[in-house]
Formats: sequence, structure tokens, C-alpha cells
Amino acid sequence: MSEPARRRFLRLAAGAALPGVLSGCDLLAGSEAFNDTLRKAQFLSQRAQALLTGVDAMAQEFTEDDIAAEFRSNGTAMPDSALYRHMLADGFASWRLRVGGLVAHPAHFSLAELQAMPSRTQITRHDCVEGWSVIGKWTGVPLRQLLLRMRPLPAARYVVFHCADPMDGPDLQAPESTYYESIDLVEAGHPQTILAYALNDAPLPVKNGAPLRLRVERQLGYKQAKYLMRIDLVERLDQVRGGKGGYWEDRGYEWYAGI
Ligand SMILES: Nc1nc2c(c(=O)[nH]1)N[C@H]1C(S)=C(S)[C@@H](COP(=O)(O)O)O[C@H]1N2
Ligand SMILES: [Mo]
Repeated sequence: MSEPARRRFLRLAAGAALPGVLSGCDLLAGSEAFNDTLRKAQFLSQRAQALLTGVDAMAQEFTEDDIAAEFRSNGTAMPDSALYRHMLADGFASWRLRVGGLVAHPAHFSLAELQAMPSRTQITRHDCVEGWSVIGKWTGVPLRQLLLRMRPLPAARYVVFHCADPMDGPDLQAPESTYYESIDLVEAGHPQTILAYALNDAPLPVKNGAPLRLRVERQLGYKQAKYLMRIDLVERLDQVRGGKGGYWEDRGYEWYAGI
């Protein structure tokens, strides 16, 4: 950041109030007011790194030659659920992505409907907190586009992703025992934040999250929720599940997992 830009930023931040003026739509649309609000919000709540790289900074993208022969799997590789096995058996014809919470128009989408929407393809590096990385090519629907259709309500601040894979022991069918994650509308509006249905030009393999997974490329592996079932817009995270915004966050990991 240049010196004048830095001073401008610090001035902005000094007079900052928490975001609350802009609607969810403004937040996602990337207006100037949106960018100002982001800077203020990030100054207050996120790592200094985000300030230096800028709110619109792109994660590095790679070339076809960089793509790994095999995109390894981590965490769940096959959800242990009767519902998931059923959906897998019918090629995900019965699967729907439900989008709701603080939106004016809740909706659900079939895989075919998502695949018919404008898409983005990106070759990026996945970094797991355990210390390994792998480069893959993802194709999917920009989350921003999808959410703008639903008309986020002014109170919406976070996007919560509920997954199909049960995590917590024996009563596996309880919806609250599945993997989940969340990001804020800043990250949801980023151009590289997509709902991916293809990996390396093929349908997403089961071990990597079929039929749909989140790619939020500026953050670590555990944010990249696989086996998406439901997306909810919410005002706060403390009333969702364990209250920390994600399965691993509830177990002590950072919510903002910037790389
Ligand atoms: N639903 C779900 N999503 C998940 C996980 C999981 O166990 N379940 N593991 C996370 C972790 S820690 C990593 S590193 C990546 C692994 O993605 P991959 O299996 O495609 O390599 O998915 C993330 N998303
Ligand atoms: Mo991970």
C-alpha cells in the first residue's frame, strides 16, 4: 500500500463504525461504499495481512502445467449417511442446494440448474493446515451471483454452509452433527469464491466433495466445505452450532483462515 493510500486508509479506519449501513446487496455488489465499509470492517476484525494485500486481492492462479495428477482428499472422503448414498446412487438427480436464511427469496437449485449458470474456472493452490498443498482446476458458480439473486436482507452478514457428512459420533443423522463452515459477505463477494461442481474438467469426485463444494481461495483448506447441502445467510454466528462459525473453529481453529 502506498503511503498516501495508507494514510487515507487509517483515516477511514479511525472514524470507522462497524458495518451496518449497507445492505447485503450493497456488500455483495462491490460498490465504492461497499469497499469503504470493507476496509473499516477489516481494520477492526481481520488480520493486518488483509490490509496490506487489499480486500480485492486475488489468490494466485496457476497454469494447466501446474495441475497435480491427483488432488488428494482430506477429512471426509465418503459421507457416512444413508441420504448421501441415496443421492450418489441416482447421480445426484435428487440432490438440491437449498439457499435461505436472511434472504428475500429463498430457493433451491438442482445440479443441472447450477451448471447452466455463468461459471468461473480457476487453477489454484489448496493449502491444508496440516502442511500439504495441491494445485487443481475448479469450475463453478460465483457465490456472489447466486446470492444476489436471492436478495440478501439488510441484516445478513455471514454465509453458513451446511454439509452432508456426519462428523460427531453415533447419532449421525442429526443435521447439527454434520461438517459446516462460514464466511462473511466480504469473502462471499470475492470473484474467486465459487461453488465448484467440477475439478480438473471432470465432475467433482466424491472424495473431493461431490456434487458441490465451496472454493474460497484466499483461505486454508478447512474453509473449503465439501458436500454442500444448504447455505444460510445469518446476522451472527454465535447462535449457529458451536458458535464459532465452523466444525473446526468450534474445536479451536481460527475462523479467518487467511493464507
Ligand atoms: N464437508 C467437509 N468439508 C471439508 C472437510 C470435511 O471433512 N468435510 N475437510 C476440510 C479440510 S481440513 C480440507 S484440507 C479440505 C480437503 O479437501 P479435499 O478432500 O478436496 O482435498 O476439505 C475441507 N472441507
Ligand atoms: Mo485441511
